[in-house]
Amino acid sequence: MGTVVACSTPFGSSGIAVVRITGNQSHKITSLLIKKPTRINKHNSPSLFSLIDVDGVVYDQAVVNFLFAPNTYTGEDLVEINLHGNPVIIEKTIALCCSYGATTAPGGEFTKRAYLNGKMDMSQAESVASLISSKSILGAKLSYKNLNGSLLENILNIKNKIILVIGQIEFNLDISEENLQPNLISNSLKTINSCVNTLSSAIEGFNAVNVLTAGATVVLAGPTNAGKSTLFNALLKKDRAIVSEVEGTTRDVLENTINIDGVPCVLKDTAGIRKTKDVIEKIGVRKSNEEILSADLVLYLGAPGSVLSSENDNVIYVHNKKDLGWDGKEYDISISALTGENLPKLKKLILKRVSSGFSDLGFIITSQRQLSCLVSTEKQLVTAKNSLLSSSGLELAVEDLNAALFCLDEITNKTTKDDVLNTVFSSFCVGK
Ligand SMILES: Nc1nc2c(ncn2[C@@H]2O[C@H](COP(=O)(O)OP(=O)(O)OP(=O)(O)O)[C@@H](O)[C@H]2O)c(=O)[nH]1
Ligand SMILES: [Mg+2]
Repeated sequence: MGTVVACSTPFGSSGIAVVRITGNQSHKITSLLIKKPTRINKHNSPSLFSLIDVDGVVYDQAVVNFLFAPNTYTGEDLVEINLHGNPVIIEKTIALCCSYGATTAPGGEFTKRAYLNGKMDMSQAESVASLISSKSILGAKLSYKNLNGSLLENILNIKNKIILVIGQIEFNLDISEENLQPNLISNSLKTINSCVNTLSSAIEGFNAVNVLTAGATVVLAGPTNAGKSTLFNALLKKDRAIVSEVEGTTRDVLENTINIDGVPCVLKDTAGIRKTKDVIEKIGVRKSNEEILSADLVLYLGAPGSVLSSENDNVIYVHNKKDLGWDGKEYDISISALTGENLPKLKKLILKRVSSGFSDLGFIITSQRQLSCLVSTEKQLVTAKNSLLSSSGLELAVEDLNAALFCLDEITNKTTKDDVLNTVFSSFCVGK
């Protein structure tokens, strides 16, 4: 692997930015970048240096930290350059590194190298991504837990149980196929069932955890003039959307994130749904219907039973304009977006709906890839159960259990195909 360089902090002006270089040439390249490179034999002792260009002219001062393999994030020689957060300075530094032999790192390259050099397993690498992108502190905590090996531990527990069952069945098969040890089948089934239960709860909890890390999408929908945009602004506590008594005011989908008791909600205001000949409004209505379909929760400001053009059954029917006198008994809640009446109650209801199903079970998964590995494992275990229950199925059961082990191994993956690697690391930001 060659030496790569990237800025690990967001692009733009800031007090400090961090440029990182990893690879076996990283120390050499950095020493060309600094004036009077001394003390570079010392691991992890940040020092102040002047940065110089090819003509030896100083263009910035930076705290530079030389780190030696294998005790680094990537497992390779690595340098962190903490320089002033001016995009011009950052780009100059990266360009100089490249002229001295480095190449720019694509997103996720540092963590990919950490994985390839055995510094972390695949599930931990994914936890790094979800820790960075997590939209709530609870989501970040859960990701951090997995980064620290909690998921790995849970996987190992299940693996050990499956291996135990395989061992017992094989032992029995070695002795005699006819005379089964007493309780072999029932004990094996019991163990497999407990594995299936653990996996099921992790699978069921995925959506809830996803809400905490990625945020829940809450779509405001309903007929024109119902007060969706007024409610959107009221929940955001700012005048974001245009409000008017003209029907069909909102055309495009507007989105903004709010945090309700630590749970991030991506609020979306949509065009009012009605039959229209207006070409642009028609597009808006089509978009509204698409948003309703993909929402985690729909706040529908229209009468229950009025056709909600979607399969989404996670809907709160909101009666708005309570201040005008009518109480809207058949709705889930009655509010006034204009006066703010019952908005706290509505927030509580939203929270209840989007965070239902989450309890910290200790076995948390944070990526779609991990989810599909668990689903496959569970399927194999169920097949193994059926094989055990059929009269001539002991060998088959061992095969199924081995297949389950294989699916579980994919989560922590020590050896991974290139396409899986690319999918996992392509979601990372540059410099991580
Ligand atoms: N009295 C009263 N009027 C409201 C309330 N909420 C909204 N309105 C009024 O209803 C009208 C329509 O409000 P909007 O928020 O633009 O409605 P909308 O659902 O976004 O409408 P479209 O974008 O056209 O689909 C405006 O005149 C608002 O001031 C409320 O709670 N009470
Ligand atoms: Mg509107």
